Amino acid sequence: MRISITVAKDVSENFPVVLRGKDLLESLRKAKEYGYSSVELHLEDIELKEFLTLTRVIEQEDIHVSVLGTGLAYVKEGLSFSNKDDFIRKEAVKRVKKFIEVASFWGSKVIIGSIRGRVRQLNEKEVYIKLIIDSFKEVLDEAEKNRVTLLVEPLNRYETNFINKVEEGLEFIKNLSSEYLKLHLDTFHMNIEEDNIKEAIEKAKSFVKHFHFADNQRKYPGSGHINFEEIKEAIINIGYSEYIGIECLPLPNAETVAKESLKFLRGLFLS
Ligand code: LER
Ligand code: MN
Repeated sequence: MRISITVAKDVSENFPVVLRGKDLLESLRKAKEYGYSSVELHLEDIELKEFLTLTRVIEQEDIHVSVLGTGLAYVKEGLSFSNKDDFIRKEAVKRVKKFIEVASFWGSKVIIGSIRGRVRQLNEKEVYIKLIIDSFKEVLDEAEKNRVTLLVEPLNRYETNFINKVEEGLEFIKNLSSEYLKLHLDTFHMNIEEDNIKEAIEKAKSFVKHFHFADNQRKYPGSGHINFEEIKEAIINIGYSEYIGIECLPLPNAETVAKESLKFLRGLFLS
């Protein structure tokens, strides 16, 4: 089982990222110091200069970037696939395409979480869903050209009303039918949305290509009351061998989260 840790810069208190100082390079080095050779980067945007600097440090420190998160472009700038404003929607597509290009250099996958947007008015559900699907088709085209996997992450109902449950995510990716569109499951969201987490994971089978682990209070796995033993069984049953990303709040502090999460996951999967 491969494990990675979330890194971002300048995020709000309740954004679930562990390493979050002002200096990304410092966070990458901290990840290494705490025992991680892989990180998940959650970026609002990326410019050439930053890409080149990050590439140099990633190579020097022998770090792999498992996935790129795109949610900050939505949280900080309001970019989304469902925005009725053509300019904003096209900017969202453009931003994701840029991340796909970066991901192709780093061998990463790209998460499509909150940036996919939501249905703003229920009486216009079809309109919003068409905007989302059309945007997905555009970014998928880029993903296929670059051989980069896009990950649809079901999010709980308090964050979106479009794809909350694992089965909704499955139906969505099956309809778009691309070998570069897969599912990404997050234990925090599943704990809110699923009747039975183990069964939900087992139904998603080999479509799952990434996991986020956090406990029910969005603190580090093992610190709350989610049944990770059951989740482990499901993960083994579906033959999952991709990354588990530690995506949680840095409580009580990032170092404790990083170290306790590693200890917990090693104990879980070695027992
Ligand atoms: C948001 O709740 C989440 O789970 C993140 O993966 C989004 O970037
Ligand atoms: Mn997540």
